[in-house]
Amino acid sequence: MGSTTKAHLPKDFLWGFATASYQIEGAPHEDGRADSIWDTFCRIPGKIADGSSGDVACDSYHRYKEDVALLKSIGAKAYRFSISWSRVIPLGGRDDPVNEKGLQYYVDLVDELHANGIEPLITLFHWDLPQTLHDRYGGFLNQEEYVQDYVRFARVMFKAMGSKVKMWITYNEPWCSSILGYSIGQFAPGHTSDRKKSPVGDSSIEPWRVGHSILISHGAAVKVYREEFKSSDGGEIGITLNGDWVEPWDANDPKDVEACERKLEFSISWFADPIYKGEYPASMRKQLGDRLPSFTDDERALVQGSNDFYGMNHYTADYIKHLESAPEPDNFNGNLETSKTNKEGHAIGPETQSPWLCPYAPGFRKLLKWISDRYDRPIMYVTESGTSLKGENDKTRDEILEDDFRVEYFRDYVNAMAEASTFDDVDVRGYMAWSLMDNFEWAEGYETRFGVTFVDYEGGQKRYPKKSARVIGEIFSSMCE
Ligand code: GBH
Repeated sequence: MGSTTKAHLPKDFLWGFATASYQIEGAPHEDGRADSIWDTFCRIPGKIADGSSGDVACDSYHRYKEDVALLKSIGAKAYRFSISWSRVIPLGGRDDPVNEKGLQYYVDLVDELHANGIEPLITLFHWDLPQTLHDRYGGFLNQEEYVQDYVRFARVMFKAMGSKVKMWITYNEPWCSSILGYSIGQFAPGHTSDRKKSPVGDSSIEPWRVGHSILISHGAAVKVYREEFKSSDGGEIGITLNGDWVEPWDANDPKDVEACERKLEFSISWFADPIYKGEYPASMRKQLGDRLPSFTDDERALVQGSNDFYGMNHYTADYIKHLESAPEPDNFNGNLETSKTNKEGHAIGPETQSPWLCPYAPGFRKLLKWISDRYDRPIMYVTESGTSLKGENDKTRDEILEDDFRVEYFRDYVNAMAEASTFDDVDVRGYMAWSLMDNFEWAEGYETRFGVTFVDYEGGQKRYPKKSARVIGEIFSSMCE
């Protein structure tokens, strides 16, 4: 008689929630915090859908104890949050003063988490670069200056947290900082070649330089952690990369199949190949030539082997159609079109409030395996995954709290991950749902909600757990054995 194994996750699987500083904290000028590029970007008319900003957001600067109590009530084992660099070092630079009050906020948050038995995961950088560094020398575009400033910031944080923090993430989604910030111009600082959107920027060159600076600074910070802190503090450090799964638009067209691989390389391997293999993917070099920087020997030594774990953010999938024409200079995805429907007109998944997000859980399993296979089975943590709901913000509070669509998303995605873990030899050890609560959804403002908790922005930021907040714990307890 054959036995059947049920998809499951390890008993000590780490699950919890993720947030980011600018999306939840508010208090932009309290206790010495200075502007980040997102504070200034939000002030430019037309950049944020509802004209809002993170000025108040979830008010987590004042309500972090409530946030931790909420996490505890849901049963979360871990909480991933990010540091506002300009709260800790308002002027950002390596010779600028540390703002003790700003730093203390994060120490208090970590202490509060520990007091409640919740593991802190710290993201050093989730897009909110100190404005001064942008003004002083062009931020990421000045690799020489930037790397030194980032390393100093990282060292200040490692030192302040000592052995209290066992998991460090250097960057959240460098693809977004590079492409959305310096090619499309949809995110701060809004650089693009499109002069209708921005007076500055060169989409054919800047995103690739930005990506390179980020990689080098990641490697340099990891070196500092390993040399100065790891032996005493015993933590792990890595980077978080975003990536969507891909299916060919026409499954019978080998060029669409090939384009799928190219799309994964241009979005994921752009950063992961240098970290695991020491070089940018050949497909990128072929299309971009010298516009893609090269690694010096010293740089390669910093970057290669710099991940203790692979941080994976994953939400959705696309159909991919190759393009016959030569790539445009501004092309950033491998010369192809993405679509939510295939040749037969079949949609990859249901619509949500986010045009880019149509849930397709089987793609999660496939992408976990693709990454695991390409990079020799790294330890993986899913550092974000979640969904918005079409029209959620137009409903009454009572209706919003019954978020069955989100419940099903987590059920399907966690199950897909368990299948990858059980059947595909993927070493995945954690899952942080995006997000603990509704928050400032970048260029979408507050119109799009991603939380398992409803935040009443008109009612003093009061929090109301949705159905998904209750169910997610049941999903994990049934899966972890
Ligand atoms: C995450 O990125 C972010 O880390 C998090 O801060 C954010 O709140 C969350 O997503 C939800 O959006 O508009 O067509 O150019 C997820 C990966 C990659 C998703 C870029 C949106 C923009 C596509 N993101 N993508 S488009």
